[in-house]
Amino acid sequence: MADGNLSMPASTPIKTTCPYCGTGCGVEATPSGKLVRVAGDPQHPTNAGRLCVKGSALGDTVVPQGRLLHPQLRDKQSPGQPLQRLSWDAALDHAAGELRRIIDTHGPESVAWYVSGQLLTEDYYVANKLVKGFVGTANIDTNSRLCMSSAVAGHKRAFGEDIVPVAYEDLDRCDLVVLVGSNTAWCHPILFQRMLRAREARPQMKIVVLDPRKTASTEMADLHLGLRAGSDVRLFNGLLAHLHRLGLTDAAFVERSTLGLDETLAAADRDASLADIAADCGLEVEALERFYALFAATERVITCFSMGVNQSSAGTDKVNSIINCHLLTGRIGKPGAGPFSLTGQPNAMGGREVGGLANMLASHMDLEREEHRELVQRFWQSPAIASRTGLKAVDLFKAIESGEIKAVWIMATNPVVSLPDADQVRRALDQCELVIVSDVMAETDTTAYAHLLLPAQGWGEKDGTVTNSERCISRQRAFVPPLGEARPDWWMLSEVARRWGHAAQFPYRAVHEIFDEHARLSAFENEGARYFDIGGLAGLDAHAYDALAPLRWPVPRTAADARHLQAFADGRFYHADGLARFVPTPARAPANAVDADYPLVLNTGRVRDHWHTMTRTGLSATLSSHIPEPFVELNPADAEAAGIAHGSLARVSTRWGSLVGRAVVADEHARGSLFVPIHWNAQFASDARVGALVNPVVDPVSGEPEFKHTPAKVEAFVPAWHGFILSRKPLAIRHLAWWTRVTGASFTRYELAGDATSLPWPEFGRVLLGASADADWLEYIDGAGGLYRAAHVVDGRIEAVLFVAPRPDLPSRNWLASLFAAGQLDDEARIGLLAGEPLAAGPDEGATICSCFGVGQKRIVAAIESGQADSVVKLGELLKCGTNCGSCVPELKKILSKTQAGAKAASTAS
Ligand SMILES: Nc1nc2c(c(=O)[nH]1)N[C@H]1C(S)=C(S)[C@@H](COP(=O)(O)OP(=O)(O)OC[C@H]3O[C@@H](n4cnc5c(=O)[nH]c(N)nc54)[C@H](O)[C@@H]3O)O[C@H]1N2
Ligand SMILES: Nc1nc2c(c(=O)[nH]1)N[C@H]1C(S)=C(S)[C@@H](COP(=O)(O)OP(=O)(O)OC[C@H]3O[C@@H](n4cnc5c(=O)[nH]c(N)nc54)[C@H](O)[C@@H]3O)O[C@H]1N2
Ligand code: SF4
Ligand SMILES: [Mo]
Repeated sequence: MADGNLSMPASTPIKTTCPYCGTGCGVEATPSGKLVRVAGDPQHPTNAGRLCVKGSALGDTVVPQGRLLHPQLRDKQSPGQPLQRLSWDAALDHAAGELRRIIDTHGPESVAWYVSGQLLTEDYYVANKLVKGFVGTANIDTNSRLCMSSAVAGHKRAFGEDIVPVAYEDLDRCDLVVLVGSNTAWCHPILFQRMLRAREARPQMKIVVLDPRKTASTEMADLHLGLRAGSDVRLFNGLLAHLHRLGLTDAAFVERSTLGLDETLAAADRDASLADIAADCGLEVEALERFYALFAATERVITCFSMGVNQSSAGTDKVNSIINCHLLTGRIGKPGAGPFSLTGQPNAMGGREVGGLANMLASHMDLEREEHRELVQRFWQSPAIASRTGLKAVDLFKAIESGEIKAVWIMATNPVVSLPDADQVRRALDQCELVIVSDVMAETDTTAYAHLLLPAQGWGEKDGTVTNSERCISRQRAFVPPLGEARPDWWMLSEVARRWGHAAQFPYRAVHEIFDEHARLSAFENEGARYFDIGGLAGLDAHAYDALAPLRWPVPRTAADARHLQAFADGRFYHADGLARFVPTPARAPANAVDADYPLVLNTGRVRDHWHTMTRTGLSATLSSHIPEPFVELNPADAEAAGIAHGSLARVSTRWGSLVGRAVVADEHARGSLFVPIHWNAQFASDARVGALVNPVVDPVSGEPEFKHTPAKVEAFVPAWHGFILSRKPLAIRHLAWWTRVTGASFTRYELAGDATSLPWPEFGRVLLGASADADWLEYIDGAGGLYRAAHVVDGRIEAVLFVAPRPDLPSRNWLASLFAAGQLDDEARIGLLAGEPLAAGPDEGATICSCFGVGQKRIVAAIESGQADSVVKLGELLKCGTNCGSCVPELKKILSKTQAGAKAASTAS
């Protein structure tokens, strides 16, 4: 097929798995012409046909725009030169040759790999094997270090092995779900909807959320504890002591299956009063009591946790403080009960199975244990085996900067955006001798630093397996041919291995062969010592592998019984003595405290419709409409103190860096804190890469960074003018003081700010919009007021519009945007152009709430105010909002209660 051109005949749906969150939903993809239709897979056990808004918009991302199509080489001596295209053969020769030269000169510890939970299990297996067994270093770490490593470390400390003991169906039978540091409604939407349905079916079930911030998840909760950032350990230590005091210890279980309760209680400050704990956690005593009482009274409780727990300098202790409470009460290994680490990336769990982290070996074996090293080396027949722990992500990039590591191969991750102190990563890559990057996209903040760029197959092209949060292995299947010369990641790694003379150990011609080897290793001399065992899946041929239906591990050769599938049901854990450990977790404050210079806590996280560094969701107009710009959310009091108005621009600074985002001033946002999304980067905004601001402190056990807590300050960013452009063609605006780029349906939207006070507007406007002197051009200038508006029309159709004003309150972009979809402008539209609205302006939609049906906030408010809708269900009947994927239901509920409260207040006042 032609380069950069995607086209396939209409065909039957191919079953595959969503490449976004760790929920792991089944997808049916149907290529048809240049489009791909996606729908939920009704047969997939995870989602039974449902998809959230990101999953529903997957078709928008299977496009040629921006793809890396060929191997390319950058000349290190002349960095300004364009990249040179080269053949795969030459590219692999270069990679193998240069890595070999560096290893021969400086030893195996001088090279490193930095990989990702978005690799498929087969890619991940090969990467780990090549590095640990054939290079002989453990300098391979993964972005899971930034994500799941505290959970992994917590599981290993408590259980002896990294085992997640809860399944999704447990959520259907539990009576209490505690969400700790998890905005499940936005980050695991289909799982969250399952919780809501379970609660609907069994109203005795309660949902409690522990999060310093109000979120879409807290919106739907029965109880929200807005605890002080970083105080989780204190809260769970208090709970442990409380449960113990009430006599809720499962004495038989604790006696038979655990060690360490006494030391753990001693370290839990067991005599602290509820009032003291509440004060330390920044909570009302009544709220804390309510939570403790609910937890105490409910046998079937599942505590789900994610980044508010893991991404902390006490992340591993947070995990163990939660597990301690489940061990004490014996609420583990039983239906409907247990601690549940929600995985972030689609294959975070698969990466753990193959031992992708720098301190793990393959198949849940330990790098530190000699017998494990010997076993794995024998199985691989490898010349070497890494014998000491490799560098963890943050240290790895420090070692690159110091020159200790001279070559790095980055796969399926964008560290220039996603690591803490991200400017340090830039410095490190800038001076690294050899940077190899395999990615699906040509231009990312990280590919900009690559010497050798390798085009990887993306979702829909690649083939393999992923494992979700509940240990369910599910196939990702190809349904379109690869674009350009894109190849699977496992293939690139194997080709390098072959060039090093290891063809016999890297003989793979297809993914099922790798999966088979992975399955065999999991069973190799296992005899029940390791819970991770998928020996029953060894020997699948291409056909059987292709037909593999989703299933949960373990899958031992001898059929597992139900008790075995429910991890720990037999009271057996995976430390050598078979016992679980209580882990003492004395509470401590986050590593860096706020002070007079940096008085606010910077918290970072996700929004509903974007995925990480936006390389894929940023291509979708649907997904870009919900939250179009990078923002800084803060409390009205903090905003007022800094002279920041809602909708204006704000600069956030820390000791590590600064950024500028749109201020979102929200009553419900806690004082003393700021929230900034992680998604925007140099491809989408001039100055919004929050990683550059985050302190590079890590948890001492897991090495996971403290992404949720950096001391910061905020101030107004006051440019000379604000503006926006909508344009059919991409424009050169990067020289302006501040900009952000938003993908529209048939246009690009730029939000702008400039610092030049007196601009030659008419000429400057034409230059900005790239319009010639004789273009069909409409213009409005109010020199004294600092207003400028222009529209460029080509053949009667709108080509571009520009609006400029001294203040940020410019007309809505919605009506103007709609003109790009329309054909010829009619008279009314032409007259309205420079006003930004039609002459007889109807109600404007406002911000998009329901991305699936494009329903805006103002229309929803109008429907509520008119009395036509008094519930989320009625809103759905009237406007369709919330009736497809349901991801916006928490926001609908919030608008409903706010609008109704407003109406009530107005009626009592009058
Ligand atoms: N839409 C969307 N979904 C995603 C992703 C995405 O990029 N976009 N990414 C996926 C990935 S890789 C991951 S890891 C998951 C992450 O999923 P989540 O962990 O749910 O997401 P975050 O927004 O990072 O953080 C969760 C919450 O932790 C809270 N928090 C901050 N500090 C504390 C604290 O001290 N204690 C407690 N209890 N809470 C705190 C934050 O306020 C935030 O609301 O999402 C996955 N799903
Ligand atoms: N401040 C702050 N920073 C954070 C977090 C936070 O909460 N706050 N969260 C952290 C967490 S939990 C995570 S998981 C990370 C995520 O951070 P990253 O992993 O850096 O983010 P992605 O945008 O998912 O990067 C994936 C890259 O791989 C490419 N890609 C996609 N598919 C493939 C493939 O099949 N093969 C190859 N070779 N490339 C592919 C994409 O184009 C993209 O460039 O961010 C971390 N950083
Ligand atoms: S919840 Fe949404 S993003 Fe996550 S796997 Fe399912 S469809 Fe994909
Ligand atoms: Mo993650």
